[in-house]
Amino acid sequence: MVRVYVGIGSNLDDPRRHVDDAVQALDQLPQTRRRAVSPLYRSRPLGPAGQDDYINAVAELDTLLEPEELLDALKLLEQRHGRRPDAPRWSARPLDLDILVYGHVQRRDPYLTIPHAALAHRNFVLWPLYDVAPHLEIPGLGPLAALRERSAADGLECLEPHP
Ligand code: A4P
Ligand code: MG
Repeated sequence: MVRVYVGIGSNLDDPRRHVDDAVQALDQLPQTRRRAVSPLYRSRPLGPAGQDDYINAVAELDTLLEPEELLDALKLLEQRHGRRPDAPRWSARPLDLDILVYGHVQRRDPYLTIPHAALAHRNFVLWPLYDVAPHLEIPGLGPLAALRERSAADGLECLEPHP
């Protein structure tokens, strides 16, 4: 089993419901077990103006799926939630699922970059990730705790009691 962290985001059509449903669906992936899920956060949208706030969370999984198999499964889930594959990059979306960390893997290609290319710069990723894995070492980037410390909580609001 490989320990994996998946970022969940939604800012369209009742985002909380999409995130809650996605958390359930992640537990149903083949050869995969959901271990933990962070509190939900509300975050200001990064990207084109005029979008609604996002709801973001992070799930911790153990999986036997290879990275590409996991990515395919996540893309399928996004489409089931009404995500249009041809929608412009960074546009509002009912569901976005990103592989943040996959074990100790480091790879960089357009189809799949692990750890996620923007992980270190996004508070809506670092804060919920820290909630589920405070001692995590991010391959190539170092301790998560240090990355989170450098990331301001601007525009970020935790919607549940903190763990
Ligand atoms: N891809 C490469 N690496 C990965 C990875 N580690 N995980 C490829 C998932 N996908 C990865 O992604 C485009 C392609 O990136 C995929 O087909 C996959 O092969 P996408 O999800 O289809 O498109 P996107 O999400 O519009 O683009 P991108 O660059 O992935 O954007 P992000 O990084 O997902 O950011 N603001 C707030 N507050 N909260 C958010 O969650 N999210 C985004 C999207 C923008 N602003 C946001 C948030
Ligand atoms: Mg994405």
